[in-house]
Amino acid sequence: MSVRVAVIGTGVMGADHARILTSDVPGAALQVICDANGTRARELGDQLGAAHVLTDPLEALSRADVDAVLIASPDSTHADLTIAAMEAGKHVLCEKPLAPTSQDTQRVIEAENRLGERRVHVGFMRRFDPAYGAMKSAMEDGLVGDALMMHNFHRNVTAPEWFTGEMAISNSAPHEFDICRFVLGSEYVSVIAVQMPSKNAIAPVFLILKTADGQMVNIEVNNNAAYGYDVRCELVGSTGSVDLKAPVHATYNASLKSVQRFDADWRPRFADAYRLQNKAWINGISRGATDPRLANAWDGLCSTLVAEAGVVSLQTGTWQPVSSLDVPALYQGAKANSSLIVPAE
Ligand code: ISE
Repeated sequence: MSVRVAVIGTGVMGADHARILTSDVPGAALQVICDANGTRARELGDQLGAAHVLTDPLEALSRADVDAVLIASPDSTHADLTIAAMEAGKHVLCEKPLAPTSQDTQRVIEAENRLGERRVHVGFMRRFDPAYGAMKSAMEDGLVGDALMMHNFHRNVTAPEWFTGEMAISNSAPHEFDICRFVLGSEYVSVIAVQMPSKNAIAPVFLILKTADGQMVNIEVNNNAAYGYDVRCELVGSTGSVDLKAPVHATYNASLKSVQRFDADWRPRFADAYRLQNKAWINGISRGATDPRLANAWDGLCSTLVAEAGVVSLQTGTWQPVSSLDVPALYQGAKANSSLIVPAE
């Protein structure tokens, strides 16, 4: 039996997820495509052969012929739609962020705790990127000794005019917050953020974070890097280091040069990660066994708490503590351990 999915939102990510589900995830059926923009929903629905096309998300997520809901609508709608889907008995994969504020994320966590069962996952797809996976395994296998630092670069080609330094922290850096916490297996205790002085609202932002285990993480977020989508990371341990490698499919040799190309955005760079994540989500639902790499609602809250502290730091220019909360029983034992991973393919 296929897992029947309603995809809510047909923007860049919703359309991408819907395509992945129809072309790369054999156990999934695209039951509903939903978007407030009916024309856009219809076009995508027809292209992908969705069983139904709707404009009302509440109708989509409450249908009896829907088992799971993939939420890729605007960020401000994530929490309410996730709660409604959960309360309608569905499984949820919500694009990051689970909610724009920790207060709203807590509402999702409370609703999931009332249910007493983990039903919600968050689209922190980098956990499924083979390169980050290799980095995590190297650390767990003791290849680099004790983990000391992680250096990160997060560069986008360009960002809209209205993108701000605060958004670099609340919208882009959460990927690093989550993946470094996942690789190191440690919580953050404090953060400082500085934006380069510039007339440009989207000048690069630098963040430094300390973890409870005494490790340091630094992140350059440069949303306006112009030359290509470029994500880099180095894990430095006491006896060695691991460098992240982006997949390279070809080098181009001409005019006395050998060059590699950059992607224009994150979708090609993380294509494997999105595919493996969505497969793991669907397989987990059909087999009743969750892949421990999937980020849950608590992971979503942890990254939002760091982002909020980072934004305050940017505004005040001071180190900010990152709130540490008691992990509810529902999420205990949820720490991902790559040795437990059942391959998703
Ligand atoms: C965007 O929302 C993403 O999730 C991308 O992965 C990230 O690179 C980009 O900076 C964000 O704006």
